[in-house]
Amino acid sequence: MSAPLLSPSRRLRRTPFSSGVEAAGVKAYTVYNHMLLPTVFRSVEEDYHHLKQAVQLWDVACERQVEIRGPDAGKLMQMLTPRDLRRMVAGQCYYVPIVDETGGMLNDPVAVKLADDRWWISIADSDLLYWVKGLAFGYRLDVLVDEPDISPLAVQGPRAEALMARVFGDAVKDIRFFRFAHFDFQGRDMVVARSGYSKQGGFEIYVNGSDMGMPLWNALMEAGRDLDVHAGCPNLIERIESGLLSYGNDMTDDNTPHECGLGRFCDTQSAIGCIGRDALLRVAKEGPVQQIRSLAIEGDRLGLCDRYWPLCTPAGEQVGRVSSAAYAPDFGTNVALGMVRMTHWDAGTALVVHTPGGKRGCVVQEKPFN
Ligand code: THG
Repeated sequence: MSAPLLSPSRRLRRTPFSSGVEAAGVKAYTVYNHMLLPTVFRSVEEDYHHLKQAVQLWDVACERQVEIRGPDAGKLMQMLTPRDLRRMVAGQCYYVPIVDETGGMLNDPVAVKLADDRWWISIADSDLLYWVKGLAFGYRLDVLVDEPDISPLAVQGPRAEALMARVFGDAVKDIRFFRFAHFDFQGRDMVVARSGYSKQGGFEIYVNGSDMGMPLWNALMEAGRDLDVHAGCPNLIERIESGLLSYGNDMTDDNTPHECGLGRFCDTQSAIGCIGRDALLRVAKEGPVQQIRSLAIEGDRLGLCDRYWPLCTPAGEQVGRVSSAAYAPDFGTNVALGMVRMTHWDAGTALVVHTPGGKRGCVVQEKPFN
């Protein structure tokens, strides 16, 4: 029952924190933006309980930055997203759907506005750099687009603020949700934001320079010993409970932001300049005919969902598909995310999931579990 290994090579990039991750006993990785992303330390369930009780350091260097700088930076940013960026000021982060000319999702990153003429797009798992570079060149925009040596390190969990204050000072406590400020670490300027891919609270440090990776990792580990700090990673169970979407798993370029439930991050009418605006205005008129829903799946612990599981009516008609699933100890059920057709997406609708191990009953939820 031993799974095949991933063969390392230069194409599969290590991170500035990889030696710390390995010393902490990482048990499994996935590949994200051609880079290692840890997925398991003690076990997914132990990591889950610890994340909700203590504080973890996450090597999320794979959330690469697409940097845009120059006089046309703001213009290019608005071309990428249907979210209205006009009121966004330097010091803010926005979760932004990125869409192509058909309104299809290309990525769902966090946009970081460093200055009017300097932005980072902290990307999910797709090669967004080429789309951004292509637009910049094709539209003759006055910008430079590249991937700088910036590697996010997330500090997540209820004790994250206590740990961060020990290393960066009490001023980190003043950072509001999805805002950032600049902090010095050993003479290097770092952007520190209150954000992260969990609902347990915490921060993300945009580590400036690969050489600073292990010094910062070690400083946080030492400062947090009595807080029970441990290496962790985006947790499958917690993120499904929380309804946090995973690009490539729960949605692809075949989906509009509205199908993904990201309509609240779209202001398509006022997002003048957005490449996908006309397409989205067209589909927005009728509304989506399928949408992502949280689901509870009955029965004992399910295996990993590494392909779509058909979602059917009790009569056997397919009305959707499950894209992520895990057993959630805190809710005593399997939790899942899936795309469901409009005719069956109402909360309380009972469906049947066809898993590789057999059929399971499931119920559409009103909202995420967390
Ligand atoms: N942090 C940073 N970069 C990232 C991620 C991150 N890049 C990849 C991936 N994660 C992008 N996807 C998400 C998905 C959800 C959120 C952030 C990035 C998120 N969503 C909250 C929510 O939906 O409730 C809050 C959004 C809001 O209110 O604005 O945090 O995690 N740097």
